[in-house]
Amino acid sequence: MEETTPGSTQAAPTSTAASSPPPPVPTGSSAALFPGLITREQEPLNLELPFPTLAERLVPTNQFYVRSHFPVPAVEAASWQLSLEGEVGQALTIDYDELRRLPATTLMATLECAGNGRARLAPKAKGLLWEQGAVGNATWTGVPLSALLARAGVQAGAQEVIFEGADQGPVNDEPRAPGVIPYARSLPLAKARQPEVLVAYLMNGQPLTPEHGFPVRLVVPGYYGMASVKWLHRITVSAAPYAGYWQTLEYAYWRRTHGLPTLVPVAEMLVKAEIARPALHEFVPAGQPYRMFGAAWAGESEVARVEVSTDGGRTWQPAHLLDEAVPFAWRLWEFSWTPPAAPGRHTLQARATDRAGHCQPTTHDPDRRNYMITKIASVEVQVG
Ligand SMILES: Nc1nc2c(c(=O)[nH]1)N[C@H]1C(S)=C(S)[C@@H](COP(=O)(O)O)O[C@H]1N2
Ligand SMILES: [Mo]
Repeated sequence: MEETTPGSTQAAPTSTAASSPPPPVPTGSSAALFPGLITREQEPLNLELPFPTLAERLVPTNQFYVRSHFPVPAVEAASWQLSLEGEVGQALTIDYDELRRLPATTLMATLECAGNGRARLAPKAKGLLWEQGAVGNATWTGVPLSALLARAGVQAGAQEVIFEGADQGPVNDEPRAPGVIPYARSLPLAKARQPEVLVAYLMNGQPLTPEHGFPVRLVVPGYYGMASVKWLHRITVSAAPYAGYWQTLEYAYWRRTHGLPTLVPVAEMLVKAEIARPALHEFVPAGQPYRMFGAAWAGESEVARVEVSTDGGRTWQPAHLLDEAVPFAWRLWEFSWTPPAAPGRHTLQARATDRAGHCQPTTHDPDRRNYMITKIASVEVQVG
C-alpha cells in the first residue's frame, strides 16, 4: 500500500464549477425525505443510517446521517452571502455565483459525529443515543478555504478561524446557552489552511440538501463532524482561541497535561472499525461461510489494517480491505467467517489500526466524556 500525503491524491483543482442557475429555494425538511434512516429526533432533525444496510463506499445523500442542533434554516441561494472578516487585511463577502466560479476541488471524506456509538456506553450517556450510523462517506465539491483566506490576507497574530452557521436557537438542556445562539465552531489556523478544508456546495455531485447545509457548508476532512459547519455564512479570523458554546461546553473533552485535566475541543477523528454485517442478534447459519462486512476510518491518518476476532478478543485475524486508501475516506472491509456446526451464541469483534500504529481501546476512557467512542464494538449473533 502506498503512503499518501493528505490531500495530495485528490485535492487537485477540478475545473471551475459551472454557473448554472441557482437551485430552487429549499422548503422545510422532514424525515420523509430520508427513507430508511432511523429518526433519533424529529425537531431538530436528527437521523441515523441503519449501519447494517451499508452497501457502497459512497453513502447516497438520502442515506447520509443528519445531525442538527437547531431547526434547519431556509437559506436562499440567491440572497446568501458569505463574509470573511476579523484579523484579515481585506474583509470580503462572496455570493453563491461568485463562489461557484472559483477553482473548485472535489474529494471524498468521511464525516462521523463525535457522539456516534453513544448508545453503547454504560451507564446510559446523556445526549442523542446514536448507535453505529451517525457516520457517512461522500464526495464534496467546493472552494478550498485556504484560497479565500489568502485572498483576504490573514494578519500576523491570527490563531483560529471561527465558522458560523445560519441556524440558531436557545439551548434549553443543561448546560444552557445564554439566550439564542447560532451554531459556531473554530479551527486552528494551521488546519484551516490545509488544502482539504472546503467551503463546499456539492455533495455527491449535487447541490447540498437543506438538511446537509444548503447552500454552503464547511467540510473539514479528518475532523469529527461538528467541525463541518452547515449553512455557513460568516467566517471570522481570530487572534484568540474561540471559547463558544459548541467549542467548550459541548464537543470538548478532558486531556491531562502535567497531571491536570484540561478541557480541549474535540478535533481529529480517531481510528475505528465498525461491523455492518452481521447485525446485532442476526441469525447466522451454522457450518457455512458467512461474509462479515464493514467500514473503517482513521481521521487524518489512514487505515493500515482491520482485524476480526470471533473468540471474544483472544485471537485476531486480518480482514480484507476492499478498496484503496484515499486520504480522509473510510475503507470497506470483509472477512469470511465459518461458524461452528453446533448452534450457539457468538461474539464477533472488529478493530482497526492506523498508519501511526494507533489501535482501538477495549473500554471507553471517561476523559472522553460522551464523545470519540472508539472502544472495540462487539456484535453478538445466534448461530444455528
Ligand atoms: N450550522 C450547523 N452546522 C453543523 C451542525 C449544526 O447543528 N449546525 N451540526 C454539526 C455536527 S455535530 C455534525 S456531526 C455534522 C453533521 O453533518 P450532516 O448533518 O451533514 O451529517 O454537522 C455539523 N455542522
Ligand atoms: Mo456531531
